[in-house]
Amino acid sequence: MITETIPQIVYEKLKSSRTIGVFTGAGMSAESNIPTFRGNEGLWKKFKPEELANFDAFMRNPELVWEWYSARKKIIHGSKPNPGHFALAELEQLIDEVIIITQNIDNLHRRAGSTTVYELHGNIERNYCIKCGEHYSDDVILSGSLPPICTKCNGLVRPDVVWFGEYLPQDEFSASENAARMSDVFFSLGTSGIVYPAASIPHIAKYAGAFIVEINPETTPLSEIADITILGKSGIILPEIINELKSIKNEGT
Ligand code: BV8
Ligand code: ZN
Repeated sequence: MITETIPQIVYEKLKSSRTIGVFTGAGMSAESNIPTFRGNEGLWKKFKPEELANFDAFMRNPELVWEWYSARKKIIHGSKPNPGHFALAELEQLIDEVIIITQNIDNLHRRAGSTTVYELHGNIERNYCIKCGEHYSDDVILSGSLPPICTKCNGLVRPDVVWFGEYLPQDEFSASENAARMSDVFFSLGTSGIVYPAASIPHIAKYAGAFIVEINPETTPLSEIADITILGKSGIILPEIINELKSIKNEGT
């Protein structure tokens, strides 16, 4: 069902849920003024993420790739969680287990207070040397020249994110698959659902019998498996759902 309002069944399902899985993409952070990948805000209009977020592009032109990442790091450092992130953190007071599975690398779920967060595509605030693995924090990286060179072995330093053609962190991915299998209700928020294998997570939840709720201003390939697709912004819809759930739980109905 595709709707612009929040159907009653969403509350019925949430009320009786023990475990909620939440799969998020760049749309979750759009209201934190972090541009999405494929939307028309087109911070990436000049180049396609697939062309820059890959190891070969990095080795061919580390300056260009670092120009893109340092611009994004600055946007992310200047951003803050939006009401959608805070609503998900608040959900932990109402439901036994809330597990966030994010494709985002902006750390906003943790900064909003969510305590169980699996980052499938890494975290832009972390960096490491491709030769010796030495870790470097952003304040070191952003205060020096680009591309950053390892002070221990002179290797190239890269952002600790998963590039196209690279494997996802195995522990995070299998923990996410398990979370999807255990979910009573599974949210898909602000994602175009086209990047694999991350986008297989909502399918695993569906196959295991979860009630799938999608929130996105437009339909996506995941709308096909969603029980409910709510056409709207996550920063608006999520607080509405959490506030209504809070009053239902308070009334004890
Ligand atoms: C891999 C980190 C194995 C870097 C990113 C099938 C199986 C396996 C792999 C593949 C496959 N088919 C193709 C592949 C290859 C590839 C892939 O999926 N390509 C796509 C483009 C087809 N996958 C890979 O390469 C993955 N690795 O497969 O390893 C392997 C290993 C070796 C050899 C072969 C295989 C690695 C993929 C990870 C890439 N890294 N990010 C960085 O960020 O710089 S992906 C990037 O896309 C981000 O993580 C982003 O989150 C992710 C997905 O995009 P979305 O989050 O969905 O964002 P998008 O802009 O697309 O959509 C935003 C949505 O929000 C929209 O729907 C919009 O309507 C909505 N929205 C807007 N505003 C709001 C909103 N919603 C709610 N509220 C709002 N306010
Ligand atoms: Zn090194």
